[in-house]
Amino acid sequence: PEEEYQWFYEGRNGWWKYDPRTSNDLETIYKLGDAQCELLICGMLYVIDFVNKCQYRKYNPRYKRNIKRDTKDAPCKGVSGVR
Ligand code: V3L
Repeated sequence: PEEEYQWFYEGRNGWWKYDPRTSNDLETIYKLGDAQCELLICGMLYVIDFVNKCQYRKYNPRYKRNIKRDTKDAPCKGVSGVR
């Protein structure tokens, strides 16, 4: 069934939705209780840290983005960089 929750990552002045496949993967892994996971996003390997609620590139962790789990209707800038 379609997930009730949506995962978001932070942009400059608001939140972006993760693409549907990634958001559903995150929801599945989150429910397993894992502290973090690694996912390929746009050909780049990212660490998603559920404990510290952030994501960063595995091989270039300088830039951390906040992430959140929220309802699908939460305000956002768009989906995966597309307004
Ligand atoms: N899903 C899709 N693209 C991503 C993701 C993700 N989870 N994480 C990073 N990127 P970094 P404003 C974002 C993109 O963190 O104007 C938005 O989607 C990221 O795209 O250094 O600041 C917008 O397209 C960025 O282009 O790894 O709100 C864009 O930023 C690139 O990967 C501008 O958004 C490097 O991010």
